[in-house]
Amino acid sequence: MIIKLHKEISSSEITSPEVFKTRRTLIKTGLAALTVGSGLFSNIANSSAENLNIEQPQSTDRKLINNYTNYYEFSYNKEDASTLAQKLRIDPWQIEVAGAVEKPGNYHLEDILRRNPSQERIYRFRCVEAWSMVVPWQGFPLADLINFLQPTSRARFVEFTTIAQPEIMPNLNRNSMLTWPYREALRLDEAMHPLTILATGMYGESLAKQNGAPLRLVVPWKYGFKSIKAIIKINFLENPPITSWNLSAPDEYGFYANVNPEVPHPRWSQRSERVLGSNFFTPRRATQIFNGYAEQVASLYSQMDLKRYF
Ligand SMILES: Nc1nc2c(c(=O)[nH]1)N[C@H]1C(S)=C(S)[C@@H](COP(=O)(O)O)O[C@H]1N2
Ligand SMILES: [Mo]
Repeated sequence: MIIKLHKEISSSEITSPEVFKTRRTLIKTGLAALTVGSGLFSNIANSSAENLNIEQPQSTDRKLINNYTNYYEFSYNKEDASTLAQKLRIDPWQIEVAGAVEKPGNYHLEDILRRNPSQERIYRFRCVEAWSMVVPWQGFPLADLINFLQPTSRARFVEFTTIAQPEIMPNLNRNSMLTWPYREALRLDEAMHPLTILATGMYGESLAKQNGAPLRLVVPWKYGFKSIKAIIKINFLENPPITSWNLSAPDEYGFYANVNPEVPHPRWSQRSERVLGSNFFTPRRATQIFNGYAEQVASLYSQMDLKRYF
């Protein structure tokens, strides 16, 4: 039997744009020159060179997040990974780099982190299940690592794989809607975008295991399932790879998974979201196109029909 993991949430359309108190902040991205060289992604070079003017909403209370995670290798219940994931050994940690890249190999995470000092990024985070939070991440731009690894001109996609350990991950031994290891991917230009980070921490501390320690992806304008946890492999590919959610239910979870209030999930609306920590008196929040990052990322999709490529 196939379990439909993402449950419908009542989708009242009452919304308020004022739920988040915000201040505007400049984030200096300071990326090195791109090495992608093919000319295909020249528009990205421009956007990464400038300072990104992004809103800095108030972070969600950390206590609400600790026991509220999606980590399906361990459990389908949001409360379980905070205990079950503690069995994961994260030190030492290696990351395999493969595919269309000049510097493939097995990298020690500590060597990667030495070259990429962490910065704070406060991002909205929107799950496809129509709840949202705001997380102060520590991490570094994925583009910095990609520039170091030097994809070849054939590389057009970047695939990420999560560690798979059946001994400690109960759902790897069961029939599941998802196939393991958990895999996600981005187009190379999405991966190079200065908003895309590899996170190593949250709230000024090392990433908790249930949140994807020691290294996870964070792509703030896409639904949360793209932000893959506990990465052990980064693969540069010419053709679009198969990703876990898209494989399990292609009509429900597109490859792009850009947050979009106009494209409902087949089983629920995406027009509004429940803000973590909200209560009976707090209205749902209106979901924003690209999760509020349209100014920064819309140009990546200017030629695309977002309803078709959802
Ligand atoms: N390996 C792996 N990564 C994953 C998931 C998962 O089940 N396994 N869940 C995804 C989903 S659906 C969401 S919403 C986010 C949740 O991140 P959080 O638990 O740190 O809030 O992680 C994403 N990354
Ligand atoms: Mo999610």
